Amino acid sequence: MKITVIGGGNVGATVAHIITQKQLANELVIVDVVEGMPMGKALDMYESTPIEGSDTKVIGTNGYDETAGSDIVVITAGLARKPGMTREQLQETNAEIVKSVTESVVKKSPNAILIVVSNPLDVMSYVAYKVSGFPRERVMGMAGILDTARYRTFIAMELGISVKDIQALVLGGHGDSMVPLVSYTTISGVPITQFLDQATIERIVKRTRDGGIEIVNFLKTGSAYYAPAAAAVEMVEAVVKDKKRILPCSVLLNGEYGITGTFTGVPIMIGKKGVEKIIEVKLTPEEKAAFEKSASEVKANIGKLKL
Ligand code: TXD
Repeated sequence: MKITVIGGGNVGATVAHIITQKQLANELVIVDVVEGMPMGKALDMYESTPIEGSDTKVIGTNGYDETAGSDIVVITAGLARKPGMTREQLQETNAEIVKSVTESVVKKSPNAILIVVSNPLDVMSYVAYKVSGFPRERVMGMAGILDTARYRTFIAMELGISVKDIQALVLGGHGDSMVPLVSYTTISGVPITQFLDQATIERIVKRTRDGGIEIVNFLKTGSAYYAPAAAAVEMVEAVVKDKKRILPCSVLLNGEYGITGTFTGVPIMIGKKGVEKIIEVKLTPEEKAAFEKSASEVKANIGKLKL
């Protein structure tokens, strides 16, 4: 198993570190445009492996020769949001970056599975899909796992219980219009409405929607990366181990949920072939309307791309 991480910044380096610790790859390549940085981080990470007991060989580079024949490529290259900046404002700059990165990746790794992390997530996943020419099964975006993890964390904080016992699903685009599905939120199988009143649930849903900006406002010089990296690695691991996990990810819809031609977050089954199934869940009328609104916003932003 050979895995490449494009972008050795906060998310990329953390993804690489977790992959190394979990030994999900025999060979792991970190690519970044900053001279020396990916080499330094990769060597440092490689030097941690004798202590961690991992056999993952970590290589850093400013080019693509070393990435040849990768099975999975995680794309984190791009700018992170700064305070006051919307995900949409990032679109133009990051589209150029993701386009050029994808072109270079596919030349060296034509059979790879692409996992996109760069923002605005759903639109960048579309860019990678379009530019790569890969089938939709091999291009997916990471967002729903992170948004769901934030939602679960906030519920756990509210109730003072373990995050492990909270089952939830956040659908839709990765943005202010994401749709946490309250109707499918349970605590060890028991509906959330038996634990929390409507006003509290609404407050948690709002905090989930604003989860990214909450961290940006604390950090000031960057955006979240520990939870985003953990989420991306959960997808990597599902592919590497052919786990058939059911996880919310951004994929190209082709008529599912009545939507065509746009990436948006839905539950999918992930295994060694990438997106192995798209799961259509029943939504309440309100959830359906919110989901469709979210998907149409992504579609409108895709329409603004100059590819
Ligand atoms: O839920 C999600 N999908 C997200 C998305 C959660 C967290 C972060 N999210 C987005 O991922 C964020 O808005 C950014 O668009 C990316 C990467 O975030 P990160 O926090 O890692 O940003 P950094 O630390 O600025 O790192 C970006 C790196 C940096 O080292 C640049 O030099 C590099 O990307 N970069 C490139 N690498 C390779 N090739 C090119 N062209 C390139 N351009 C920039």
